[in-house]
Amino acid sequence: MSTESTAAVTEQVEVIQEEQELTDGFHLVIDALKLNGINTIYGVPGIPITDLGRMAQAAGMRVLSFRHEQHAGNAAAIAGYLTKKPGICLTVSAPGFLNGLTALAHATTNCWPMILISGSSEREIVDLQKGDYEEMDQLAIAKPLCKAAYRVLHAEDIGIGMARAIRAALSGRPGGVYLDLPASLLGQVMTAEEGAKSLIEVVDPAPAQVPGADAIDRALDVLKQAERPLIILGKGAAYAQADEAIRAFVEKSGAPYIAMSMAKGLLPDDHPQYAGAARSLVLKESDCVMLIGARLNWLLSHGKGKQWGAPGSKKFIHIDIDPKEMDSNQPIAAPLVGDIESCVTALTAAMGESWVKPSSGWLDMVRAKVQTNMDRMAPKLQNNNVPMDYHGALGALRTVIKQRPETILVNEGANTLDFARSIIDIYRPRKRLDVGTWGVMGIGMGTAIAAAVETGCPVLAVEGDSAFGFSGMEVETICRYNLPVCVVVFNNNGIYRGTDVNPTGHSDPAPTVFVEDSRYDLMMQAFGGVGVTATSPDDLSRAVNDALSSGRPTLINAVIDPQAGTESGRIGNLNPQSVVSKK
Ligand code: ADP
Ligand code: TZD
Ligand code: MG
Repeated sequence: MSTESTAAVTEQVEVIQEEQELTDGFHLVIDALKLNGINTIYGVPGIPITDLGRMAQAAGMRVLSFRHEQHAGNAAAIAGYLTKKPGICLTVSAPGFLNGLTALAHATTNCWPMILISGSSEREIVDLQKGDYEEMDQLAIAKPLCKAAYRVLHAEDIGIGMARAIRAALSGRPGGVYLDLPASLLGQVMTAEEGAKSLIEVVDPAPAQVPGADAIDRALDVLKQAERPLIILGKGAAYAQADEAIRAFVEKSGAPYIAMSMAKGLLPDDHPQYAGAARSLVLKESDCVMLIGARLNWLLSHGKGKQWGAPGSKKFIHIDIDPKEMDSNQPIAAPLVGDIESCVTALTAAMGESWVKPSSGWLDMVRAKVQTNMDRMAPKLQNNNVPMDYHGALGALRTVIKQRPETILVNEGANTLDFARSIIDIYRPRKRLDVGTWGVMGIGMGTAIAAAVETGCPVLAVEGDSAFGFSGMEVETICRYNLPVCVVVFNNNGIYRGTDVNPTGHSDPAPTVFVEDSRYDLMMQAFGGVGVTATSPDDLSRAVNDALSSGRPTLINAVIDPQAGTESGRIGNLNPQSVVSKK
């Protein structure tokens, strides 16, 4: 053959090869995520998604492999909260899927965007219940527990499936989405060109929702008439990342405000308008309450009861993106439906230059109460008792966070949660992550891992010993990825208190009691991290500062007086009472 004809043949072969450049379901899933700016996956490998994880890592995504799907799911949920992009949790079929489902429901309950992607068995076998490997109709099971659920059967629909999942997770009230990917989908082949064309980059997935001018005027009329206004900031406001706009509005209003636990730090807790230390007074005495991204659910006693003062004594203004939230517990005099940034920006603009701040009588009353309560608390926080009580130990951690405000605080437990919430001040937005709306134990290590991965900030996880146990094995994950996480286990030998005894005299311990004097610090040492026991607040302070300075994975076993706690922390009143007296 002449050189010319050889060249022609080579060219022809190249054209054919080019035409036949192929892609498959695995790569389309990865490309769809990356196209939408999603670069991190939290999950546990196994059939049929092991290669999906490997290929995602090879494609430059961060793939964090956990020891249990629930913690990968909790990581994805909080990643969604922190970044306003859906956090991705990737699991195997049936049991892995079910392990991830609690976190998906948790994300939905908390209004955080997350996508649980699970591999699943073949439809033909599942639908006829022929008994496939890990057979389960996952889509049907996920549906009632999340905001939306989709299944993709054909590779050419992966782009649409992912786009729908992303938009469903982020738009309106954010939430959890389930995306079902049957094993056979991942191996389906199509040309790379068609594959690329089939993907969708979602445009404006969380559109601004601008409130009507009449709703703004109505809200300002109600606020203007108030003599004793109060603002309550919730974690929806923190999620919105409208920090400057919220601050401008709160400051212009001049009203005292309190923050729900994860909204702490949206404005710094030492802000002169912050009334956290006078919570009971402001809830009771205010005549107008403005909720910004906070629901009137159980965490606020549904806006009713003694702590809210006389029935009918208040008017409510409520900002929320979900119109159905209005009037859920109390009549809302001024519903303001829209996204928080648009709402508070419009409010501030409409207040104009002449807005009159609340009377000094109200502000002085609140300031005086804040001061009295803080003065009363101060000496308790400085105690150096051994064994430590909650105030001494948390007083030490309070100082650490004050000196290191960039630290993200993760917090779960009962007493450990309730005391830390009120004792540890937070100075920056989204720096306090906790059990959320359900009060769920087990969020700790997944949350700490995602917080470190997503933000690069140091993380301090303050954990009840029971709470820690739910996700404790993930300390290996923390060590494996060498994350700057310091875990402090408040070790009081049990749930609420470590002092219960079995009334029968049988050798079984009481249901709330754990092995006495356990050495949780050794768990971290087992995987190459630092493990320390702290018996005094000074010890604790030193150990935490060392950990946060070094950035090394650390677990501090903080020995707490087993008698120090109370039943269910601050929510003991929710326990039903037996008519037969307790033994
Ligand atoms: P908290 O527990 O802190 O009181 P909740 O989870 O009860 O907070 O309430 C958060 C609320 O914020 C939800 O009702 C949710 O619909 C709302 N929300 C979330 N994001 C936005 C947003 N961008 N704009 C307006 N409301 C939002
Ligand atoms: N299971 C789940 C998933 N969530 C829960 N909230 C509970 C069980 C019940 N529960 C609480 O509400 S707090 C708590 C449990 C088991 C643990 C409290 O003990 P702790 O904290 O050691 O974590 P303190 O400091 O001892 O009170
Ligand atoms: Mg405990």
